[in-house]
Amino acid sequence: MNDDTIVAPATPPGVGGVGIVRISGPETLRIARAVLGSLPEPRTATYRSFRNRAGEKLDSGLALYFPAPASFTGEAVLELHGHGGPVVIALLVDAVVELGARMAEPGEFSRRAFLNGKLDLVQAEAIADLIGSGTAQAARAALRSLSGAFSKRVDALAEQLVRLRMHVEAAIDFPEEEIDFLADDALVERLEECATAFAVLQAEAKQGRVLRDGFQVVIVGKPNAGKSSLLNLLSGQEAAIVTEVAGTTRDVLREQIDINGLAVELVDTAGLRNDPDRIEAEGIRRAREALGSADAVLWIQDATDKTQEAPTERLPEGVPVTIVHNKIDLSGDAPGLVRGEVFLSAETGAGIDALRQCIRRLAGYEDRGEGAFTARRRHLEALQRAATHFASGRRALEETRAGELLAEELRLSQQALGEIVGAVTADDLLGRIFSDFCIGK
Ligand SMILES: Nc1nc2c(ncn2[C@@H]2O[C@H](COP(=O)(O)OP(=O)(O)OP(=O)(O)O)[C@@H](O)[C@H]2O)c(=O)[nH]1
Ligand SMILES: [Mg+2]
Repeated sequence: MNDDTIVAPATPPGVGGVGIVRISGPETLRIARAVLGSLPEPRTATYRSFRNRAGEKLDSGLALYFPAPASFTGEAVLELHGHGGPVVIALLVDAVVELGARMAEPGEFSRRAFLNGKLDLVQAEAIADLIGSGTAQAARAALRSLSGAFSKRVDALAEQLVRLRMHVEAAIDFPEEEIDFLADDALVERLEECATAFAVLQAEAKQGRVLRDGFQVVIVGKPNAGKSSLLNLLSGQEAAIVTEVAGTTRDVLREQIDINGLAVELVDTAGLRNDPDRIEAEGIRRAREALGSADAVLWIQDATDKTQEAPTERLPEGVPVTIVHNKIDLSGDAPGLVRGEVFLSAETGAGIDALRQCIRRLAGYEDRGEGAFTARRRHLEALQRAATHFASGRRALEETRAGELLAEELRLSQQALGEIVGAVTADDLLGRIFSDFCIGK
């Protein structure tokens, strides 16, 4: 339990019909009595005047009091719903600070909710994701994470690991029977089930990450291949300058598009070539930098230039690269997908649907509707670590019948899973996560 009391506006800065100030902590009751004259009935909207320590009236509105522990943070919470003007709200916050509260840090309300066991870490993060969601699908998925859909899956997998560990550790404790135990069909079966569960959850979490962060597609290629034309076509507007001059684009240009619910950030870059002028050279440097954060790369080439070959550029490893042949209206090629390469015309739009489908497939995105939840990069990394430990434990058993190694890897795997929901967390991790939140959350 925290012994200090925090306060912050819960509504965004600016002008609005209603502005809410939220207070949480042990001093809440005393502050409520001072501001409102007396403690209002719990969980009942009560119309009151809001006064500062000197008894001056600052505003009037609804007060809502939530006694501990039945509140968002698990502490005593008071909400003051006043008029939504920045000055009124600031006066109210100042008055509460004068009465002994301190300004909350970003995410501190959610952090307290986590520390008091009201939410696990995935759920706390889902609040921020819900607020920040860019598409309706992302919002629905964040809501499912908030209600525990993702956490339950992680917990279920951790539970499977625990049962495995019990089996293996029992075997180690009875060395005379160890060999039999470890060769047990039931154990082999359980390992198999766990491996499948890891693969399924990793695939879903990966999608959940795409839902939350969107999918970044970087367009690269030689000058004049039609990169900017393609960006304009996909985004449905003349966002980038297109000319017949090679080296038109010198900056990195970003456009948000929505491909059937998949939020995609398209990045247009300067054409890559060897003898650029100074400005273009900087553009090329930025293009290479943009490649560093790409989820997928489109390599555009001019279909009329049959001398052009596959990408000569060093492309990031582990990122899928799709070759797109543009200007088929001139070359006469048929539109569509051939052996993983797309043929289209950014001029006429022929073949563009094949590219859209291709991007959706690269993102591993299907509209899961009810099943989807949001996930973050942090979750994917922890899941990956857990899966790696599990896999090496399994290998140790299969190759050398090393029960002890398996038990240790299972423990490490379970620990990595625990990091996702916050069962085991270092303080600096919490600091990093919650400092990303905005004030008042
Ligand atoms: N006929 C035809 N012309 C195209 C097509 N796509 C682009 N062009 C033309 O090709 C020229 C170059 O197009 P851009 O989109 O500027 O090419 P870019 O790859 O962005 O070029 P840089 O920014 O200079 O690297 C322009 O004159 C476009 O009108 C196409 O599909 N068919
Ligand atoms: Mg361009």
